[in-house]
Amino acid sequence: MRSWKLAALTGLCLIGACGGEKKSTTDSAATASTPTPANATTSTPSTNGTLDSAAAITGQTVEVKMLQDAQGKYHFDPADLTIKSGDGVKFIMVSGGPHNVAFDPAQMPADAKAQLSANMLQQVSELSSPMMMNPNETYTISFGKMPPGKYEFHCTPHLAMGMKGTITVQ
Ligand SMILES: [Cu+2]
Repeated sequence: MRSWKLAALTGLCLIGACGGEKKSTTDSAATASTPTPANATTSTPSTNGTLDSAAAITGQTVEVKMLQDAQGKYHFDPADLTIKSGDGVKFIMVSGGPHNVAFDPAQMPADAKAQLSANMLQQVSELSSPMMMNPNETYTISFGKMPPGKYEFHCTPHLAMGMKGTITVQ
């Protein structure tokens, strides 16, 4: 239960994932047992036209540690990396959390933003990963179909303390 409280406090429920837990007893029994064709339209991508779909990792996966060093400074390690489109980046919580991985939507070219948004799972806000609290928690981002470019990222709680980096996609 403690983790649900933490999630609520840090805004992780924004996406609505937590809402599903509470209403389980009331309305599910009637609809779960029988397939209802009338409700089958819910998955249709409707309003925005060109919704990019998530692209899988087809190359290598590079690991980036998220840590607080002996001097108390917060780092991504490595902070600056160069990958190929189709590679993945696996962020690993080591120490000093909570950490996350976030890209500033305002700094992203539209095509890169659309693809990255499709590729980033469980976003708590646009282009922001969930918080990682405990050692060995990970968050992997596919850079499949990402256009070449240099993309800045940061950790939201530690941005003011300089916890940021760049991913150059070749
Ligand atoms: Cu951090």
